[in-house]
Amino acid sequence: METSEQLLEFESKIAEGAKIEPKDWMPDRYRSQLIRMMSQHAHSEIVGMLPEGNWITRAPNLRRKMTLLAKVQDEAGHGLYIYSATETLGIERSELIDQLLEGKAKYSSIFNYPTLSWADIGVIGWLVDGAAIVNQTMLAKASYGPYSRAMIRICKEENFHKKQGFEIVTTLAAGTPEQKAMVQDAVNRWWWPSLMMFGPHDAESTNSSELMQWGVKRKSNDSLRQHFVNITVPQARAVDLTIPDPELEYNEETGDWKFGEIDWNEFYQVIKGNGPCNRERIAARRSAHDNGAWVREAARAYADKQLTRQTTS
Ligand code: FAQ
Repeated sequence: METSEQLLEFESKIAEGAKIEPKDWMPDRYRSQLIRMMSQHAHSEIVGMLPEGNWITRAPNLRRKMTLLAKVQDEAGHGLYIYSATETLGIERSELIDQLLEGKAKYSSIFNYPTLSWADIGVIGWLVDGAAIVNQTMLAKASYGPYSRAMIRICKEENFHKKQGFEIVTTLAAGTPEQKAMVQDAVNRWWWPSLMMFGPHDAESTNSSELMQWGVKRKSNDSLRQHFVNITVPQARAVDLTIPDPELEYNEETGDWKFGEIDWNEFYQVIKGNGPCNRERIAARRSAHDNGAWVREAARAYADKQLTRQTTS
């Protein structure tokens, strides 16, 4: 039962900017909102390994292959930190994973698009990790301690990811006409889905007001999206790539790049499960889960044995 005193104490902690820790009292709705958002985030990191993993065997040289392997492994690590942080809210990781495998949990729309060329790997690092950094730098100040601390570490690693992506983009953009065309094509395909990562417009965002009131989100979907556009347009210009938006226009007064309307129909189709790769992604995760059953069994048997040893000694 929530008492008004507990609620007042919780709200005053949030107002002071103090962190809420796992054993602190929190409203049920704060807990359930965090479980929803953090588990979606953890699933995104795990599913997010698939589009790039597709290119590990086809990286153009050993240096690129090693870097990509390390990046994809980092994303697995991010998923694990965030699942652990979500478990501090009193839910088992296995339950969260079941929700993903049963198609009941969301994960970021961006990972339902295919990686058609090597240039996609550069553009994902630049745009997708770039968008994730904008969002997660804000979440590093989230009111829930375990989530905010996970974000601080993740952002450091994502910065490397963005740099390796932009380095690939820069190399291809300065390469042969075919390489330049390949990277432009990748930008054309990934630009709009990257903007969708920030979620619906503020007026349509059902969770934002509650999350902002509780200091989980510190900025709105639209303001983060605008910040991402503002920092990315000059980067595209620096390497002579075109952003596929005829409405893109600099506003001298506000200092913002005005951009065209996102295809929200496409966004909602993708988050409903009807994107280009949704079915393939879930099938890949189910198969990985089934193939890993023996590892989970072995780990459980080992843990049980350790426990028996401790209790009998
Ligand atoms: N995709 O009310 P809002 C990464 C859903 S990590 C799918 O505005 P909220 C690293 C939303 O869940 C990328 N669903 O929601 C990497 C809600 O549905 P629900 C992931 C979306 O929570 C790089 C409904 O729409 N990052 O990229 C999306 O206030 C490279 C209404 O929306 C995070 O998860 C979407 N794009 O704001 C990894 C960061 N947008 O649950 C590998 C943490 C919205 O009510 C390779 N999450 N929806 O049924 C967040 O910051 C927020 O949850 C938002 C959505 C901003 C994603």
